[in-house]
Amino acid sequence: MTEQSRREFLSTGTASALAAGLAIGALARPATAEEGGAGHPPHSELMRAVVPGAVDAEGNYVLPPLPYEYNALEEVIDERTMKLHHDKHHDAYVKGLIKANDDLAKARKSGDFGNIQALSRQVAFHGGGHALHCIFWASMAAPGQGGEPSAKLAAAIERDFGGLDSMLAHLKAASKAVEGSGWGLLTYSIASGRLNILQAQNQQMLTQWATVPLLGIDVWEHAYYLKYQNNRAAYVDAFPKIINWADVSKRFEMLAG
Ligand code: MN3
Repeated sequence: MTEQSRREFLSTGTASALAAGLAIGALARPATAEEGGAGHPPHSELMRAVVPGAVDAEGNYVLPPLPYEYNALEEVIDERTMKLHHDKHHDAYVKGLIKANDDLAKARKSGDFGNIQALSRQVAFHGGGHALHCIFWASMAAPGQGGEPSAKLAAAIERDFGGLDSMLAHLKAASKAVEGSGWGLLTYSIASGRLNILQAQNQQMLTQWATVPLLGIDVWEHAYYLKYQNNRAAYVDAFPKIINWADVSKRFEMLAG
């Protein structure tokens, strides 16, 4: 990130959205004048790189198209799983996020905050799900086409994990061990400049604040069950074949400079 774009980034409120970690999507929606907001956030290069396709040019949440065919990852993830996962599951998170924000706007207008606990949970869950799936699609590529980590990312992985193999062993172990539905995540901390590996339960729990996901392995059963049934470990072990390192490196370099 250049110094100018960093200043723009810090001045737009996007930084505070990122500071909310996995729930970035929940904060990217522009507040309308009626809601007391100052207008739409910029549809910046940073936003497009960090959470690709989460909003359209007007700042509305949208389901981004897959950047490849449904069968492009066939060796690791089958076509039917990709179609259901993208067209149905991710779409439901987008719709849920829009609805949760609309319901919150209604609550503010009426002054009735009786459902605030449920709505706060909904906006975190669906916002987390939307952001993580936008990153998930972008961070995969057909086997053999994902390249390697950039020199800067490779150096950071070496520094923080002792090497790529060590990082991947850690990420795979974390992904396999998620309790119930969730994610194994390689993240970048804006607070420390370090890479970390975290688990997420569901779409939003167990994060650190000021943390941005660079790469996630979705270990909800909907991500692998048709091909692997209950063998999550086989899916996770195959996953590194489809990591799009060019995309992950771009995300890292936008954040880390
Ligand atoms: Mn999923």
